[in-house]
Amino acid sequence: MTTGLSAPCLWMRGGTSKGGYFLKSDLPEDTATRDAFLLAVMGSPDERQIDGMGGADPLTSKVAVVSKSQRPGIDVDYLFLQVFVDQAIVTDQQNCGNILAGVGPFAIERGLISATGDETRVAIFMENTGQVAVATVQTPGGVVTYAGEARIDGVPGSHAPVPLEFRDTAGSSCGALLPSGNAVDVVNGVAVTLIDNGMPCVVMKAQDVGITGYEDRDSLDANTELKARIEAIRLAVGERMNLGDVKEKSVPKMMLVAPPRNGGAVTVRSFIPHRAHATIGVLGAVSVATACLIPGSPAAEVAQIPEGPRKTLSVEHPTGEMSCVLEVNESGQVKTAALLRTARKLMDGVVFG
Ligand code: NQM
Repeated sequence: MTTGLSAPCLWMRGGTSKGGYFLKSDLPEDTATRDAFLLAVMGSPDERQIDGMGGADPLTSKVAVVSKSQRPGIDVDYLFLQVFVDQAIVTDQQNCGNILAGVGPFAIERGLISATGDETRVAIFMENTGQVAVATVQTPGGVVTYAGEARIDGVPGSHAPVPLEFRDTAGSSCGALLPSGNAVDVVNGVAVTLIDNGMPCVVMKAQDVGITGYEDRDSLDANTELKARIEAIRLAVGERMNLGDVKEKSVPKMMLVAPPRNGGAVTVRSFIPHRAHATIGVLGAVSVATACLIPGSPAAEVAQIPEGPRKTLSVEHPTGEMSCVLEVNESGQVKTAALLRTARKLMDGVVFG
């Protein structure tokens, strides 16, 4: 399928995801035209995305739309778009903390902001959820570098660190941290926590849906019975999470938790929502880590929680772990979250849709 349109684009890896980064001014203004173009760019709908740039995986079929911000104290506005692989859907109903890792470098590369020394802090307004993240980009000599010693699980080798800080992410899409008002709801006989600390998630014990929680991505993806069971739960909770009908939405994410096995806080297998995640989403991990701190929740039952107001919760996933540094107040509520990501520029050019 082709639209006959083209646009300048930087293809980047952000964290454990990959996609096209565009200046907003380079994309069609009309949403329907923009979405038709992005579907053609990725080669969707097609499970192989053979006619496009997408990698036949929701984690590599992603788009960042970036513009200079007019908001006080904010450098750039970032809109995340998930381009479905096998359906003609482009959705802005979720955020993405992995693609976020490339937004600061992209903004500097494209001259939306100037580097401010060896490190440049970039304040990013996340349009999907109306919240702010601050990314710190390595800019020795005023130029973005992607080379460095930081390692993140799910990405081979080492790269320049891109620490991300989040504040006030509770209720990003659902209006409240616990949109049902409960720490635990029982849905189709399964105890779940409906939670949103940056990403709407349904958190349940893996054993309650018949798995151990230590399976690899391929066996989870092959488990059609499990997938049908958790999709039924997902569709049942959309309204309760203030997300409406979620049939054609990529949220909420389904998080299956188990006790940690490698010295971390918790083990997670996530569905995003129809494919198993190779690692875990950034804001997904923040939301699961937050669920571990809620007394009486299924996640709290399996988690090992470090002491103190500043807690590093290592969230174990299929290919390693992601450490979330959470700061909690006296009543145990999460105030800030910080994570380490890396990013890399892969290709700069013109993409055809
Ligand atoms: O939760 C995948 C990813 C994500 C989202 C997804 C993410 C986040 O790993 O902030 O990063 O949950 O669809 O890129």
